[in-house]
Amino acid sequence: MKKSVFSVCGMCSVRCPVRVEVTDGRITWVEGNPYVPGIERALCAKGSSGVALVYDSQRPQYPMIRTGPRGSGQWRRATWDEAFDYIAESLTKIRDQYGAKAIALVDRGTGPFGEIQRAFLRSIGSPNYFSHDDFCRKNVDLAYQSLLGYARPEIGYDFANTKHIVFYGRNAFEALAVREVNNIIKALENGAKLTYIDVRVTKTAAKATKFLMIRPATDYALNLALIHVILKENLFDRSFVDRYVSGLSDLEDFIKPYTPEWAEQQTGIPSYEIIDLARQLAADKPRVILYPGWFAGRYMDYFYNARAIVILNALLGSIEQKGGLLLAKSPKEVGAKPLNSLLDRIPAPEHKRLEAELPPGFLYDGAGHALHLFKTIKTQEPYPIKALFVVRYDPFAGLPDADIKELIANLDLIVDVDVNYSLTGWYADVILPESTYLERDDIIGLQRGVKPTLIMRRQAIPPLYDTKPKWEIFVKLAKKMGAGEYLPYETIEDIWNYQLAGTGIKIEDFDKTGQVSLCKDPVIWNKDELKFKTPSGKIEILSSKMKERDVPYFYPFKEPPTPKEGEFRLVFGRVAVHTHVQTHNNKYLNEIIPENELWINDEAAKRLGIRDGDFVEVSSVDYTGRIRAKVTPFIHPEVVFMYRGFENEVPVKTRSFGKGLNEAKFLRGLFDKFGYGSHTGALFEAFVKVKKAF
Ligand SMILES: Nc1nc2c(c(=O)[nH]1)N[C@H]1C(S)=C(S)[C@@H](COP(=O)(O)OP(=O)(O)OC[C@H]3O[C@@H](n4cnc5c(=O)[nH]c(N)nc54)[C@H](O)[C@@H]3O)O[C@H]1N2
Ligand SMILES: Nc1nc2c(c(=O)[nH]1)N[C@H]1C(S)=C(S)[C@@H](COP(=O)(O)OP(=O)(O)OC[C@H]3O[C@@H](n4cnc5c(=O)[nH]c(N)nc54)[C@H](O)[C@@H]3O)O[C@H]1N2
Ligand code: SF4
Ligand SMILES: [Mo]
Repeated sequence: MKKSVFSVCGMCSVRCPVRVEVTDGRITWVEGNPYVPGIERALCAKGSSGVALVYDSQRPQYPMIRTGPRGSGQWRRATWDEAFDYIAESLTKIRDQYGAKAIALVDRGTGPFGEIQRAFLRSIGSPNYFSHDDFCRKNVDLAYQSLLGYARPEIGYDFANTKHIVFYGRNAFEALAVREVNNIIKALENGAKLTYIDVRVTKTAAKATKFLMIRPATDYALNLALIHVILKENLFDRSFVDRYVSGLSDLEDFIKPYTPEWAEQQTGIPSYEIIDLARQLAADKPRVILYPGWFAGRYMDYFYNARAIVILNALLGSIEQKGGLLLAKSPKEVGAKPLNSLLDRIPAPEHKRLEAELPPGFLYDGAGHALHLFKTIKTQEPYPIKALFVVRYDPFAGLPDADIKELIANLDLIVDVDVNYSLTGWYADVILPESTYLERDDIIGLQRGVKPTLIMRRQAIPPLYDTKPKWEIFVKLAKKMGAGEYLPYETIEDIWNYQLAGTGIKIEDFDKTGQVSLCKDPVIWNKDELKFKTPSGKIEILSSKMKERDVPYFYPFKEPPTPKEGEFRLVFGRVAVHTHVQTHNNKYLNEIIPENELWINDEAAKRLGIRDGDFVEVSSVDYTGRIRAKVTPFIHPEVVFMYRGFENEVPVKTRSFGKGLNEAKFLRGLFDKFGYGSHTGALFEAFVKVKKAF
């Protein structure tokens, strides 16, 4: 018997809508949801390999409780009830001794399905929720919040209708989101320009109309010079700026010394290219998109860099503009009633998040700074954190200074909720295996945008092993903790019905296409009537939010250090067929790319006697690894590059165990580097030595 199920892909955090075919109880086909514009059956390689995750026996199949030392791989099988009792007993002890705030939860993100774990944490009284965003999009988030009052997920990019896209290391054709790539291709086919700026020639560079090789860590200098030219030559959208932007004269004063000639010295990009780009953008305005980055937790000044890029968009009038940046509309703003939040039933925690106890000078929001969380675990300051829940996130595989032993010594309890054996799980006390995305239902999520849409992940097949969906894990744990009244659900339908109550939408409404849009057509506001979500309603260059937290409005560019001979700045990034650290053991994807290599500039390699394909030794202050060199002219001589997330350290994942190198091993020292003004992780601020291996 054949059935078709509409659901949501779970192979990365983009969450493309999918249609799944099940024949006689087995998944036989997965494709992009044919009803969704921009998707139309398309999936990426990872999405198509989801089936290999489901049918992989090298994943946790039942709850496990540690029996040997942490990380030893000694476990016993437990029933769910036993595992829940074990956790509840330990949490209660910690709460009694240190208070609920000593319990923290860190997860992959504040995405549409994450409310359930936050509801659990709140139900037991802790304020200390953290997302991974600190190492990802947080600079962009805070930049948008400081200027527009909107967060990053509330900003959409109308690629399909744009005239000019500027990407700074936004390698959209490899670090991909299916709908976005399709729309970018559409724009290019329609004659749009794509200016791509990177320290190496990526697949996106190959598709760009203009590629500019930049000296690492100098994007901010380039953007300051672009602002300089646009202001000096009066290239900005005066009516938009007059109406909506405050603080322009302070910006004009600050920007004076940052001429294109100065920027050429910093970036290596000729000044005429910078001037030309500014003029082209002015000619193409307002249908331009200067994309402030996705993974923007890279360099120390990237919060200010992201602000400079948002300011450029504002100067060019591309905000709430067809072919530019589009503001997400809330359900209320499109005349719909929002979903009921699971959090609304639960009183706010008595204490504040741990960042509130630290001296000001940096911004933070409700998703917190994971860097501060891990620092607090290490130092137990400003107060002890004794229990850590980790959900759909593998910090131990990616953290800078991943001296796991040092960190975990201070934790009385580590619980990992994952579909795979993550490194974090391997060092945890309890592994709670979640059913894979094709085996489970999730809470209903809101996909924000100009046409806000409700999305539903639905079970295609029942779980193959003794695993549970996340909603059930957290509802049951809340009950064990005596907080059942706050999460009073028995089935997923109970949750869906609660979420949908009063919206006029029913569960069956998702049957037809898997989604329910809250309005018929995209809503784009009249540009004469915009109101930003800042206290003044304007785009605030002199941000009220920054003033409140004692964060300077402007940051002068500081020239990055030049590496010594034989040393390089280590940069890394995504490859199209893998997701971060989680897919390298996937049977299909592992076959395509089983390990990474080290990109190194040909001239630099020559000086070190390294030829293409040679093994090289890469060393940081405390770690040395071996990897094959890819010698190429298509990378800046100051950096070496590798694809992220290889060198899996969990022996039961046999296909990927020990293959390639994990860039995180080389990030010693970054634990103490907090991005200026934002306190985000700055992952590209580490240097390595490279030499030929014998
Ligand atoms: N060293 C280093 N650190 C980085 C980065 C880097 O490039 N290098 N990049 C940063 C960025 S931008 C990001 S986004 C993060 C990403 O880093 P992570 O979030 O750690 O990476 P992922 O591989 O996406 O997945 C994390 C875990 O989620 C699990 N998982 C997958 N699907 C499910 C599911 O359905 N349920 C549950 N419960 N678990 C699931 C996976 O098995 C994996 O163990 O890392 C950041 N940190
Ligand atoms: N296939 C795949 N796609 C993904 C993901 C995945 O894991 N796999 N993850 C998703 C996530 S969570 C994220 S955050 C995004 C990340 O999306 P991107 O940020 O587009 O992806 P990265 O591969 O991290 O790109 C980093 C790029 O920055 C370049 N770079 C390094 N230093 C500099 C510099 O100083 N200036 C400039 N201009 N460029 C520099 C690097 O060479 C590299 O090409 O990808 C998303 N899409
Ligand atoms: S980009 Fe690929 S892996 Fe990510 S959600 Fe879409 S199809 Fe799945
Ligand atoms: Mo990310």
